[in-house]
Amino acid sequence: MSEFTARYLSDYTASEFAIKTVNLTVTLSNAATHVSSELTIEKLSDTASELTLDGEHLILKSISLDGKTLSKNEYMLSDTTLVIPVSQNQFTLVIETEINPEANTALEGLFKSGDAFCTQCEAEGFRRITYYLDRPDVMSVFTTKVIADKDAYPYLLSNGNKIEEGELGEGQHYVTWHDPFPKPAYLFALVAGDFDLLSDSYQTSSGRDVALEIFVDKGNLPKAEHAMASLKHSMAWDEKTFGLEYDLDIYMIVAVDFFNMGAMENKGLNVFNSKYVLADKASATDTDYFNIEAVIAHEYFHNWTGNRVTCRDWFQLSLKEGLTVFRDQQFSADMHSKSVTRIQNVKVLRAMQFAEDAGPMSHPIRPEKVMEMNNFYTLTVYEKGSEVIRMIHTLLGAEGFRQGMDLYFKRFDGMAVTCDDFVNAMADATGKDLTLFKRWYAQSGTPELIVEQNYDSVSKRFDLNISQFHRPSDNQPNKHDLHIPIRIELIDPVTEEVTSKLLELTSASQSWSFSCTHKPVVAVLADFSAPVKVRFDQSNEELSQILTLADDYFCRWDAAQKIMQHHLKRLTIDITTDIPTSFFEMLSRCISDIKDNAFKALLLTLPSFDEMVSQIEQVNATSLCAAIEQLKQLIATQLESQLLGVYQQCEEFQSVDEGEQVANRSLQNVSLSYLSAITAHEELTEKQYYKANNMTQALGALTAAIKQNTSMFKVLMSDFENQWRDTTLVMDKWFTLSASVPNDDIYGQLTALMARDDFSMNNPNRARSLVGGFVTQNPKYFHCESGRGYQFLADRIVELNKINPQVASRLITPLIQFKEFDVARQNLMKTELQRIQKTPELARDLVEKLDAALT
Ligand code: B3K
Ligand code: ZN
Repeated sequence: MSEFTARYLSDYTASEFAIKTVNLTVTLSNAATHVSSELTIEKLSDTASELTLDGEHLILKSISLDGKTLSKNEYMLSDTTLVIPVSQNQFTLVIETEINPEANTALEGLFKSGDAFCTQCEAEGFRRITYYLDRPDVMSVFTTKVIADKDAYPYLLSNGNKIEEGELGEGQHYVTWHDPFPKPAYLFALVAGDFDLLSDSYQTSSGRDVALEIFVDKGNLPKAEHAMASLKHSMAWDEKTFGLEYDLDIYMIVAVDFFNMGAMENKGLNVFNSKYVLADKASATDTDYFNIEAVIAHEYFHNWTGNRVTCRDWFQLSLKEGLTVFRDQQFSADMHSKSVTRIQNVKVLRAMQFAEDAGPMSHPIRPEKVMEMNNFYTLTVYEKGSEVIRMIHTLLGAEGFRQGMDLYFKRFDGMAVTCDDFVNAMADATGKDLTLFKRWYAQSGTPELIVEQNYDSVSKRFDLNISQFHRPSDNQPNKHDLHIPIRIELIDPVTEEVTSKLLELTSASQSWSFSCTHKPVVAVLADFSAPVKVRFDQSNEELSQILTLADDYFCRWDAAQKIMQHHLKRLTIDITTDIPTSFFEMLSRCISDIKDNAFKALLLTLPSFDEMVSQIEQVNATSLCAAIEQLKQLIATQLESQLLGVYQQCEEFQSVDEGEQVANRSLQNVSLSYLSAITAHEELTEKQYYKANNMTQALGALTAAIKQNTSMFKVLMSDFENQWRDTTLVMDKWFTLSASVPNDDIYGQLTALMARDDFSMNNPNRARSLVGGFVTQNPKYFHCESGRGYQFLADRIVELNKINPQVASRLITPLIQFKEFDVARQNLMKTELQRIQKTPELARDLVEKLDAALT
């Protein structure tokens, strides 16, 4: 049995104490930072007799209560709490602690990223800075004085507005910040360092000027331009779409190299993984540009959905994350192509969230039981959470949704609330009954829709029956029916007329009748209107008609994917199986008829390994990899001249429009990925690499070269390394490419890569590029029958357990999802999991996942 205990949503009780103000003085030093915290506290319950504060990895120096120093027998100290008996209704507590940022490789609380100090407090990192009521429903007004050496740390930053600064003796200086908005401790931030600063400003729609500041490592200033433009676009979009303005006088973003995740929305002072800030055409891909804009927007949008209205407790995380992902997805869709953005969202959900929801860590978007909160920043809470918000948007319409948002802010601004509060605001603002809909928050697993159709040619009546099925799971053996919005298109194959309908499935099974002159072809789940799997026995001919005739681009793309999946499944069983010419003819028509290059690139992209895994029970990974390669080879051979034509057109393409250039590059890379399967076209790859004046084409060429001729790949990779050895983010890409090589000597290669001076497990980006890169980009060797791939991952998890449990816990995901694979692989994976489980001092993050996977 593990020493860690779980917490339950049902156990929530309100805090017995409120912290009105926090006055922090942080004197920075690498190994011994001093934190003085003055708290003004109010007792909220008559019966409360002791105050229990959270604290971890702290050295307690002193406590004083209303000016009187407490001696050791006047409080109780454990590894995780400080308990102080109190009789007063209002009192002031001053707590002095010491911490060691330099030794903090877990990167939670206050830590060093290179030469800079920075913090990460969500979810429960503030307790590693000082003793506190570290829970999101305790909101307080923070004043923070930061003291440090002036030469080494010219910039001292914290939340809110700067209210004072000055010099101290011995080269020290200080800056004091005040944040007028009460906030939970997870939104606290502090940064100190020497940076280059990109400054700009934004005038809000009501005419207030906001200073915008982006801090980056010295020399990187030009690479912050795109982030700045993205920030301004986000601010304008939120005003236009939701009437939401920024509230402080300054908005700061700091980019750091050592960071556990993408970014953090601390009030007025976002801290970002440099990966989501820095970009220029030479060093960043089009996808990097897209992601930077999306993450900048996401963190900015949190200022209202997360900061102004926050979560009552961590079980409600999707209240802010699902909603904010939905907002950033809508923003990206408005900034770029709606349909392409939507398809990309669905690809992530299906490849990764569906797998999570079918695995041992499956949980509802509002989990009920948590051991380590950091384990619940999941695809389910974020991406499925966003789909749930999107369904509300679909059910209410854009206008109704806006009314609901307005009411939500009117009711809850400045408060810490629940997912139910959000849904109630949506229902009350529009009169829509969302009682049944609320079950989406409590139920885990991916629902399945079973669709049946019948056409009576005499009465011209078309009947559609849809039932819902919910696979029981270990933690939820009895599932309930849900309220599911299903957008469909009825396509008349003769007149090519398309009728769109929104159906609401609210019981186990429902039927709808339509009168149709000809037997229609039905496209189900237009715009992917619900996060479900669809079981509908449609012929390849019907799917082809959807592909050409549907109005909805998601349905068109999905129809093509279904046909590809069908053939990939057959090839996985028998690699020599024949693929009908009609399949190649269909692709050929896509190539010649579709005008939108970005969409064409998506249509021509085969389902990924991960997308296929969720389609086949107990898959043999080696056969699946071979099937994907085989289908690629067949398409390349059958459509060679057409693909070559597309490639050449892309090469010659010229446009001043950025969106068109991006689309063109993605089509160019997709066609290259096919052509590179043909030996006669190998030189295209080399030519593209040397000609490229941007990272998208260079990386496209390297990715194609991986599976081609080894000696050429080696030459290109060493050229790439020589060019980029000093650019950390590009070298991360180099590490991923190096780990993706599907060669028998890959394990030796991985060992050599880890021995390099520029490799360190302490840097999350680097660890993820190598380890995560191997695991996700090299399925053939990760899932190798010998089990060496699993062993490699398990060894890294054991190493990371000591260094950074959060990173370890993310990387373990593919091992715990062993049920997706054949029995032999399941056993190999379980053996590795059992080995990890025996590691001494296993972090809570891993204990929780191993318990779930192995019991
Ligand atoms: N709220 C942060 C995530 C914090 C993760 C803590 N392990 C970033 C975001 O979702 O915007
Ligand atoms: Zn977020």
